[in-house]
Amino acid sequence: MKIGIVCYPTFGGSGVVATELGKALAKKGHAIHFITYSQPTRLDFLSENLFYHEVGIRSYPLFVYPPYELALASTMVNVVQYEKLDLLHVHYAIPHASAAYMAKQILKTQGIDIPIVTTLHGTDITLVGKDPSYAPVVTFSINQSDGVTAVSEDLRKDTYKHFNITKEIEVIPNFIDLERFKKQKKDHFKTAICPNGEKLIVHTSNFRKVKRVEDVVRIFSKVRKRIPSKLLLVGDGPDRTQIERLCRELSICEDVRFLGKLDTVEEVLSVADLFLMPSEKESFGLAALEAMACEVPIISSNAGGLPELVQDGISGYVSPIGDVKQMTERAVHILQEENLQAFKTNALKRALEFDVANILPMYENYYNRVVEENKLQNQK
Ligand code: GMT
Repeated sequence: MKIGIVCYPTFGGSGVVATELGKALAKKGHAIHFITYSQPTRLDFLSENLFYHEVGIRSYPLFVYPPYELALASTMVNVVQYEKLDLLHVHYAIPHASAAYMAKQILKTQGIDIPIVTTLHGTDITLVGKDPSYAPVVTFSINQSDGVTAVSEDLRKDTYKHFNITKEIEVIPNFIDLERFKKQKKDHFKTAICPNGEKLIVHTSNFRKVKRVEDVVRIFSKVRKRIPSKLLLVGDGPDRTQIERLCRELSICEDVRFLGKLDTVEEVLSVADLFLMPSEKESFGLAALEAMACEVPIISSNAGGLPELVQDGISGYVSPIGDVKQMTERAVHILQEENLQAFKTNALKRALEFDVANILPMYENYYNRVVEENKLQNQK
């Protein structure tokens, strides 16, 4: 199949899923055309089946806000026409689904009916999407897509709850490349960070409010009083300065390191003992899955799709959002020597279920279904 993939090319979860999906599809022989405003961060390998089309945004003094959505729709029209694509798969509804709708309508006037699949990732529904400034367009463009997928059952339910959706939404979870995300031998790294055999706790995120990084720091400051440990914070974002300040206030700076954005997060995860994800909202929790694949148990909140990923009491624990006290108790429990190995083994076991090899066929079957249905529709 010839597939166009539209996504945010940055470090965010939706862009990572879209890029990894494209790479896996290309390996299976599909021709994948990425349509984005810059080269996707994880598009780091060469393949005869991978193509990249940059969305060029022409500015003009009149434009306070250059109309990205129009430039994107125009690029989609061109790529579908000239590359003879079979399907467009857009990740993150805003503004990709509405730009795809516009492209589809333009192509129709040229006798081309391109099926559109929209994948909902999370904040495009739970945070930004339901804001009145976007909601009517988001509702319309989801209903106009030929296929819609959500990354968890919870996100599917939330979408029906917040929008007037007439379309059937298919749940296809996030997945993991186990070739890349696996425990590597990085003992020298562990010794450098934990010279006295301390336990290593990790959090990775975009440091936005929804991630509740403050809870991470508060949990850690209580855990370290009971179990000698260190905290690594990976990623960057608007809350970082405030988090650094909190570490100073709690006098825990000597045990906390900020690593910023990392390309090789799997190296850090390989030496971690526990991963914290106390998010306010989290449709799936890809970062937690990456940690589990590296044999790291999870302490998470019960936000969104997290209870669908983390088995409470088995591969980690799930606590109410903001319950720092319970999360601390459970973190201490996991980190105890007699419990740790079982949680690590179970975390990996759970991650194996989300192997890309298991999830990729779900997308391929779904594409085939959407293309067939579209053909039938056109024959009527
Ligand atoms: O919150 C992020 O990390 C970024 C965000 C995105 O859309 O780029 O991630 C969302 O999509 C990921 C991939 O499907 C999910 O694993 C994350 O749970 C989801 N984030 C939220 O719902 C907050």
